[in-house]
Amino acid sequence: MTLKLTVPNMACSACANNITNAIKAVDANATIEADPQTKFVSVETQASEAAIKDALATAGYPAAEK
Ligand SMILES: [Cu+2]
Repeated sequence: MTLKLTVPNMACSACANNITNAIKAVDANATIEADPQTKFVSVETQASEAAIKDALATAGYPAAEK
């Protein structure tokens, strides 16, 4: 499953790294593309969307509702 999320709090590449690590903590095999310019995060994962969003919110980077 590929999730496409917008994360408004992602401001720089360090944020992108934090987001990547937060998602990897849920699914170590996830493939993540996080772009601070567009605030766009693409996640290829076996984990549920709810689990990924929970991890992002806990890390301080809640995904925006569509
Ligand atoms: Cu940052």
